[in-house]
Amino acid sequence: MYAMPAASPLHEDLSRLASALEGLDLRAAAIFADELVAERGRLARAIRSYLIPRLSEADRPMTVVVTGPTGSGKSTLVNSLIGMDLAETGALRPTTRTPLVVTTAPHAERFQGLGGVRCHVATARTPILTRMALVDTPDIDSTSVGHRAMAEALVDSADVVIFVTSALRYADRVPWEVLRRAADRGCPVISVLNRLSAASAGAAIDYGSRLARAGIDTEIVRIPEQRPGSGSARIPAVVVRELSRRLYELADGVEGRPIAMRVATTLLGDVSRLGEALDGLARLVSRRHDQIDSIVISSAAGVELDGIIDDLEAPAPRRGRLRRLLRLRPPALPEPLLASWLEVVAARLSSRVEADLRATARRIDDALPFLIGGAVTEPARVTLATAVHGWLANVRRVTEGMPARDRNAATAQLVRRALGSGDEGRHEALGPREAHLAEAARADLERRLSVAFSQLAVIASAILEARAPAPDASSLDELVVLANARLAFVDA
Ligand SMILES: Nc1nc2c(ncn2[C@@H]2O[C@H](COP(=O)(O)OP(=O)(O)O)[C@@H](O)[C@H]2O)c(=O)[nH]1
Ligand SMILES: [Mg+2]
Repeated sequence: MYAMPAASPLHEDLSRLASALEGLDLRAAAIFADELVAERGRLARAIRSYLIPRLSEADRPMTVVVTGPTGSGKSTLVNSLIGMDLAETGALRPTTRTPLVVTTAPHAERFQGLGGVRCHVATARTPILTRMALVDTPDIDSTSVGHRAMAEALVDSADVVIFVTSALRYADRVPWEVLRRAADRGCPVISVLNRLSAASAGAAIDYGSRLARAGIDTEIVRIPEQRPGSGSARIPAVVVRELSRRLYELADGVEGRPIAMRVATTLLGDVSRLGEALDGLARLVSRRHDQIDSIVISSAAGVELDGIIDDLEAPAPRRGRLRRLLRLRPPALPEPLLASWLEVVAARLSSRVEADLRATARRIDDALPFLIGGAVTEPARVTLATAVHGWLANVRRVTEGMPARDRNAATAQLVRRALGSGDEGRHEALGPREAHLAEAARADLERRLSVAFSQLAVIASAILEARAPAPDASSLDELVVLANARLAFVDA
């Protein structure tokens, strides 16, 4: 068999791939699809703590991880396979708090941190240990979430998984999920249906069909219930003979490498799928940006300006008795009168549009899983004030060319007309010829308000971008293609 040199190109490709995975900016995933963050972690870890050592350490013994629900007999089986009472067994659960690796002395060190988990390593010199290391794991259905994570990390580092269960526990959810994860990795999984009695034939059949239905590729080894031994934490060797024969077969045929190749292929496929999911996520983030834009555009278009000053008459100077009697034109509108009236107009305009801005901010919040709206209303109010005052200043500029006597009154009338409160029949300063000026002023106001609204979109998009930047998975693809090509070459 070809032994892989320590720093083979495949090794380097995989290391680059792991770095690319670790370097992904997954803030968007953390918000919109957190399972992708977990998947990234699983894949990066599988590459670093399983594939790379597996492919580069030619003498590494096959690693057999024994897992399954509490009390299914894992520790008893491990002891029985090695022929020594090393793993702690007991009816009191959970008995195995720290994973136990059983191997030969030369390999003790490399198993101390298997899968990033601190393990207790026991060494012995029994025949089976010259071919493989056995790992007894914490019970995965105990109340501790940590145990499950530990079991998963160990399963991710296995060449072979033995999933031990019993007629009573085979349908338990959490262990089942761990079994599924093991099978999905592409490594051989042996299901041991342990402690079977004559009464559990139905359970055995049901277990088999459940596995088939779930598409879990595993071979089932049945082990009958043994009489309680006299103080020993083992069952007779003859009972585990089939299991041990299968393990030797796997170790013989493979020395771990073809298994690693299969796991590598599965894993690269998973990385590709993660890349596709991240592309989908990038599209989702860009749809969210579009959604913010369209909310803001439709809100800006929906602002109702007409009628907001219907009840506010244009300011007029006192005409005086004599002027009325002589039917003289009213005097010029004094500047302070116009200015204070315009302030009222500005206040009404702002409060109407502000209500719409707040409603828009709420719609943005509804469209996103985190609150952006609150953060945009304050800056939007400032932009809105600028828009309103800028507009009024512009209306004043428009009337600058008129005779000084009429100017202020014309300004007031222009404002009223622009806001849909015409003074038909009453206006003197602004003749019907100037109607187009009112239209232009109205258009100017609408333009300024839509700028204020689009400012809302700009700020909201910037916040979305900062909290959930679209992930870029393009580098993953290239690296997967490279690693796949290298894998095919090594396998040939
Ligand atoms: N009677 C009987 N008891 C068993 C058998 N296998 C395991 N046990 C007992 O069941 C309890 C739990 O077994 P253990 O190996 O610690 O299970 P683990 O939690 O999966 O490691 C211990 O008391 C074992 O002695 C068996 O085949 N027959
Ligand atoms: Mg145990």
